Amino acid sequence: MKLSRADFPQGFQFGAATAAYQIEGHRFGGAGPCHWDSFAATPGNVIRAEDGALACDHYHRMEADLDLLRDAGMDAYRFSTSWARVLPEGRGTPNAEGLDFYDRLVDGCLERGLKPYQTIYHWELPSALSDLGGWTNPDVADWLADFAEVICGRIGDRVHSIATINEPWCVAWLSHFIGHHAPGLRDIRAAARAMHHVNKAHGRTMTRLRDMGHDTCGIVLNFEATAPASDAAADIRAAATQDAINNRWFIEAIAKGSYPAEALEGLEPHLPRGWQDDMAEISQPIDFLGVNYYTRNHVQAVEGVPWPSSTVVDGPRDKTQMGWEIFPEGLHGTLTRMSRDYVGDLPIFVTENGMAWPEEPDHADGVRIDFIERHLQAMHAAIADGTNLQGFFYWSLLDNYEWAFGYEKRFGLVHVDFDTLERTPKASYHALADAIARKDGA
Ligand code: IFM
Repeated sequence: MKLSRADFPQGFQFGAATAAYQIEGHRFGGAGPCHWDSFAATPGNVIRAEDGALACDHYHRMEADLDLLRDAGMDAYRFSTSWARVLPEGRGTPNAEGLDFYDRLVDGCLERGLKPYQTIYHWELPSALSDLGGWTNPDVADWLADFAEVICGRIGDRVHSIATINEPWCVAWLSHFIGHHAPGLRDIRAAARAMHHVNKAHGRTMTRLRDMGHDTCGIVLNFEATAPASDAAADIRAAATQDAINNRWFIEAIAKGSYPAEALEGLEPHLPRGWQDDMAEISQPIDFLGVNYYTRNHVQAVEGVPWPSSTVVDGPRDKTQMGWEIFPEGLHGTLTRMSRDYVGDLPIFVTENGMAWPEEPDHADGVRIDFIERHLQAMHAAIADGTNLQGFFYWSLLDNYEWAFGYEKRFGLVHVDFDTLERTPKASYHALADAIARKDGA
């Protein structure tokens, strides 16, 4: 790669990200059942009905995995803490083994000079809470805050930063309207409630973290560049509606205490009564914004179907193994949009960016190296344009459980053989390590 650490501001953090259910091995260590276990066990939801029971067995290989981060010269590690591992019933008695595991993980980071970046919730809702309606139940706000108090009460003295929730859009829209993630609902009323409750849970958890004295707290949102499929007025309008649902709903609530009109048009009739009363807590200050960015969507209007009356069609650029269009300019646009329209000079981190690509002989991985380089250039340009971008976490350290796609889509810098669980760094791991180590600029 041409770019190196020297091209980024002093103190810029380079790291990699993972999430608990995708790597740990959920069957180990006394974790309780979660809604991804039952979603995966239902035919048709996940490729080959694969689940996270074993995953990368990070639960037993955590030390070696942290060595991989250290050996790449990384500054930081972004991980998540499994709700069902810490509180197997979602509430009540904590699982001592689970708390011990995260204790060791945080200490393991610090021993290796890695700053621990915690995400409290990255999708494994305990089944006991799913039975109560999960994200459609307004009480989820207090349940999440209570979980935060337990886990941050144990490791919060040593983590460097805390994000409340990873990708609320996936928690709410992808899981309750599109039905692609657990719990697999396709219901606009459930979706509207989840869209609001996930924000409410963020706000309630922020309040709890502040009460506990934490001062590096924020949230991780996912964004997609959004373009109309044509110049037709209907496509332009459809793209604006999708942009409001995907990109504006969460950041506007957090930064401005309001929801975009284009999204309220379809969702307001289904929102919980009195939702306006929650907006003050939702819009309390955060200390940083995490931005996850992968691709661009081309939105086409569809006549004769209910709101939002649109579909996503293929874009012209090259695609990753996920079929996602590679569009680095969208990362630049997202970062500059965030600072210009929403968060000003607040620190921003790219908390996820990466791509899936099939296994290659000798893990040559040239496409991923090019992908990373082009996205680093986009970050570099956003900084030059005034964005207070303070770090980049590649998604993901390891090939792992890619949710409804099972183990087929490989996002890792490190190849995992899912028969032997052997880890092999790919060429992208070495290229990124070299860029992090080099002191010369482009
Ligand atoms: O694997 C996911 C991760 O859990 C959340 N962000 C997107 C990644 C790739 O799909």
